[in-house]
Amino acid sequence: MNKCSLAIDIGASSGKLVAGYVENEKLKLKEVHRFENTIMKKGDHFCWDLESLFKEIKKGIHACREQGLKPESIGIDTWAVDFVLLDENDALLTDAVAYRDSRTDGMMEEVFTHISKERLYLETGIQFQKFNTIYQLHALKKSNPEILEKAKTFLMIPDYLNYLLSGVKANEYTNATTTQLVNAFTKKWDKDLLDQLGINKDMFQEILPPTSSLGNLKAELVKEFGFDMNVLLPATHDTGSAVVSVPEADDTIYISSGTWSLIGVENNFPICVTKALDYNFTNEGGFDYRFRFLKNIMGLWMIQEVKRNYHNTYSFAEFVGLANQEIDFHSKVNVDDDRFLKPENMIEEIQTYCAETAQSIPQNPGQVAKCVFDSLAVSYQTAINQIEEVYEKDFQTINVIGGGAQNEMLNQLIADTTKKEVLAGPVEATAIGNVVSQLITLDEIKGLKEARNIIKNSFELEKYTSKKKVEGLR
Ligand code: ADP
Ligand code: LRH
Repeated sequence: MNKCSLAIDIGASSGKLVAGYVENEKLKLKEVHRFENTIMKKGDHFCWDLESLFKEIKKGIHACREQGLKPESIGIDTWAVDFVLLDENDALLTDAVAYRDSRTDGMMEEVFTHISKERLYLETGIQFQKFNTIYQLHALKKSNPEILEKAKTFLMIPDYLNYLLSGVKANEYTNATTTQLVNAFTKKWDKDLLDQLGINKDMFQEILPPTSSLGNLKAELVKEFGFDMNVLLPATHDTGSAVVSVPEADDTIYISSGTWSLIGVENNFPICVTKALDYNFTNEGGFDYRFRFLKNIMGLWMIQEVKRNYHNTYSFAEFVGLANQEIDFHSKVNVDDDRFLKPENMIEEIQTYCAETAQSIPQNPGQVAKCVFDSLAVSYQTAINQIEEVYEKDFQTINVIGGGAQNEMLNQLIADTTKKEVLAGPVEATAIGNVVSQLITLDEIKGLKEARNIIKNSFELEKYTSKKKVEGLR
């Protein structure tokens, strides 16, 4: 067998370990372990459970070995923006507070009193979202300045998990850009900005790009697993890894569809023009120093919460089936309203919005789901109009990747709303992007272009056109 790499891909809703290797110019994947991920209240804040995530990672590595695979390398990607701080003994000083926690309420406006919105955008190219790391750090500085003063190391979530695996502390580039503290042009921490905000700049580590190596597993882990692996950096931001899997990235609008819907286009440079700022598009750092010009849309988080509020009685596939039985239900909500970021109860929030806007109130799971899917499609259409306006160009194709690519109804709605061709898949785009990045480092794949060709060759995509779904194509 050719060299094999193990991707650890942890999204806000689930995590998985997927081993991958190239055979006959095709990428072969084997999922060896999967687990749930969620936020939970710890004291006053919603937090991630890093201890349990690391246990699941270890379980997955054991499972990989039990399934007869012995990867040469391992790489981690997770959701963006969240972080932990370590003290002088490398012990945790903070919980991994989750981006949906309310500690950042009002912080964006306070940061703008230190630095203008325009300057922040021109330097970082990053969209304004109240949960960006910059606003989380500002919140911490207000509530617990002593913690920030004591902190010796700032690590984002995948950086911290990498530290647990390898003992090496570093900040990976693609994820670091989501802090809104990295200069989009120098690709380094923006020290002036940190000074202006009064944030201790010494705690930030060297920024390393994807394909870098952190060395081998820690000795105690080698002993525990019975084999060693090279700890490599993919794009540790999940969306960065996902977009590596868009084969025709130059001419396609992608929607990375999971907990969030990330809709945009890949570029060789950041677009920090006024219109992009007005429309609140971001320029996140990507693999090979490409940039993702994209917008965050509330995404399938809404249906995840609806599912939870119905006590997990229905699966995601069942919600799609139920929504399909409600084709005459047309109420829509503004999915981009912050009220849907972490409501007490998503179903009630949707119903209240419909009542407030004098629309029919969804009364059953099918109607609630139909409302969510219709509303997402409307928001995608608005974002696409904005992209085409900034680019002064019409795009013909939309590539939906990630878990949400399995939602046939939403795919069809996107085709119907936009009148563009929709290609759905690969579902495991993020793990795939993670694996190929490692295989590039291991010299199994020559670079991004070859990786994308291999991906194109390896996975069937479903094609949707307006009103009519046509058969699968390669
Ligand atoms: P993340 O990485 O952000 O946690 P994923 O890419 O794993 O998200 O996608 C999760 C989403 O995929 C779920 O919220 C759900 O809406 C959708 N999904 C998963 N399985 C199915 C299915 N069988 N049918 C329709 N949608 C699905
Ligand atoms: C998707 C994602 C997205 C970020 C959000 C916090 O999982 O990484 O790209 O904006 O989570």
